[in-house]
Amino acid sequence: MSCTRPAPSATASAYTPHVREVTVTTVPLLVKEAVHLYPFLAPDFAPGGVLAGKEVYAFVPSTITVIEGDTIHFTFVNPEDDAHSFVLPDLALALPGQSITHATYVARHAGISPFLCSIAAHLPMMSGQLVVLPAASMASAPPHAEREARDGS
Ligand SMILES: [Cu+2]
Repeated sequence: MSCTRPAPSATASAYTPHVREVTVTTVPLLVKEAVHLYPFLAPDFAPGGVLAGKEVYAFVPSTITVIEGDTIHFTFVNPEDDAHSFVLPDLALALPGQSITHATYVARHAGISPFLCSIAAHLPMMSGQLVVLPAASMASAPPHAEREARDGS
């Protein structure tokens, strides 16, 4: 089978899916180890405190924007000794402590999908969203619009 490109006139109105490299790091924010730095956290983590049984971590970045049809090459960096996970409606990955995990994900459908870490002590704070823009919305966009969508600006 040949692999010829369609004529330019045929591609002018169609979005060509991209492969996007996305690195997500799991970052501790208000965790028990931070009590030494922030003494006010001690009552927060105590029974009845606002963070009782919880710790606050973040996915960085927490909002990922791509275009429908794009392939995401994820690199997850978990630099600490606590395990995490990355869970989308149709993708679930364990992120062991002090590890780098790679995964490939195809954003097949436009929409906003929440993702989270499934470890109970990290919920509901450790979450984010995958924003998949409709391919049709990019068809006539100038090149810089696509870059802005990727960078979230
Ligand atoms: Cu977690």
